[in-house]
Amino acid sequence: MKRLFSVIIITLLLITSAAFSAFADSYYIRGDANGDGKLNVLDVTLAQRVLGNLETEAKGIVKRNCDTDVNGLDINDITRIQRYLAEYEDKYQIGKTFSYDEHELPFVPD
Ligand SMILES: [Ca+2]
Ligand SMILES: [Ca+2]
Repeated sequence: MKRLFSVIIITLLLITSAAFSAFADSYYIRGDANGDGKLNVLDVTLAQRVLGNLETEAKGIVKRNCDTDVNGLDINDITRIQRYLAEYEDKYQIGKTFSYDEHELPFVPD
């Protein structure tokens, strides 16, 4: 009985991780620097470290997910993410989910 339960749990974990992986391959949350599906201060810290060349990123996730106005990652993007986390008004759709195809479109805030 324990073995069956373990097999069921492992199967569910594999299905869940595969589904999240498929999601992460197609979609991203604007501002989610580490790509964990959550937006918080850890993302700001990581983006700052990458921008300051204190950390390198192999997959380009930080520069892709944190570029709020699709013109390359700069300090303005990080400031906007910080302001979003502090619940200031946001015109850059930070925290929203986008497909990678949408990211390629020009983004013009209101
Ligand atoms: Ca995150
Ligand atoms: Ca930018």
